[in-house]
Amino acid sequence: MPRKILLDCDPGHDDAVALLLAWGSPEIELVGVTTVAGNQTLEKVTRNALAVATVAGIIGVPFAAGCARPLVRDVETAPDIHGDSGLDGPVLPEPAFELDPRHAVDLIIDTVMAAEPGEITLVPTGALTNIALAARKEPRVVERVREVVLMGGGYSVGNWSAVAEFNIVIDPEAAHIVFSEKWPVTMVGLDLTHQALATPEVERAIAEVGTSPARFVVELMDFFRESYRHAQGFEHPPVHDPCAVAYVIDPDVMTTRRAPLTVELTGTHTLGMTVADFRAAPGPGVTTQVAVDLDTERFWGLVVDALRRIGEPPR
Ligand code: PIR
Ligand code: CA
Repeated sequence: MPRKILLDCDPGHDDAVALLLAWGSPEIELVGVTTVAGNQTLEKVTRNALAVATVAGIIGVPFAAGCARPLVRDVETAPDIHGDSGLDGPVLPEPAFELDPRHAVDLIIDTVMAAEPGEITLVPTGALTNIALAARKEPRVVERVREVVLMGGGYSVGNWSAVAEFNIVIDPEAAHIVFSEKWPVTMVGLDLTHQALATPEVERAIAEVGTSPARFVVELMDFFRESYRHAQGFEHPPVHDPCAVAYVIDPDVMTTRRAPLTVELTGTHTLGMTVADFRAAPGPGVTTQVAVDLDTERFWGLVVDALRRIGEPPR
């Protein structure tokens, strides 16, 4: 039985790869895609999600737009990383289909409540605004989802400040809600995703797939490499978001460690820091875990296999 996931994202170069990985993997049934402001404005990331769906021929999956700003704070975007469109690099096609009329928060709630208990896994790869609001609007979703596997945070490294990661720090109050609820949360943070580097060898393996979605990914990675070099001093760009999807496909692709997790909401220098408490063996009430080590070969194998399966969609 494929695992049913709802991807909540802000495409975003790595979000786009996460979407393609989910769509091309038989271990996953993509039951919905929702968008949230983050890497770019809500309008832009939503358009980008539809453009990626058009490139890959994603059909029969509802796409819904969500929150245009964080719960408390002002909108903050990342144009230095993802460009003015939020998905700079490749030519983006005109979206070939339309959005679901529902708000993302309602699509999340409807999807979870209509499914069997324990059937739906939420995979957020942007700010946690929509997920937090869904938990508040319909608290029963918390006990009904199987688990939340999110890309965000880091217990030993930051990228938007010395200690904070972008998805968490732009909406730390939403992250606080998600980390505090009693659903199982796996934090796939920078500690893990900085191991998922799109090296030239990786790009070559993707290029060899030879289809238009694969070429689209190569063009995304070329842009991502340049912006990551300038903005963050990386030689090869870390492709964060598909790591969370990969964990759902095959949990053995990474190691994890259970620990209580909290988000700093008041620090002068540490706002948005995700604090994992590794001091003692976690008690039975601890429902959070962090990702530690990635099997990089296996991970990129999943991405290449997914692109092969997607093939050349009809246009
Ligand atoms: C990536 C992102 C934001 C800022 C930088 N510097 C790099 C986006 C990615 O889409 C990913 O979900 C997460 N936020 C990584 O911080
Ligand atoms: Ca993202």
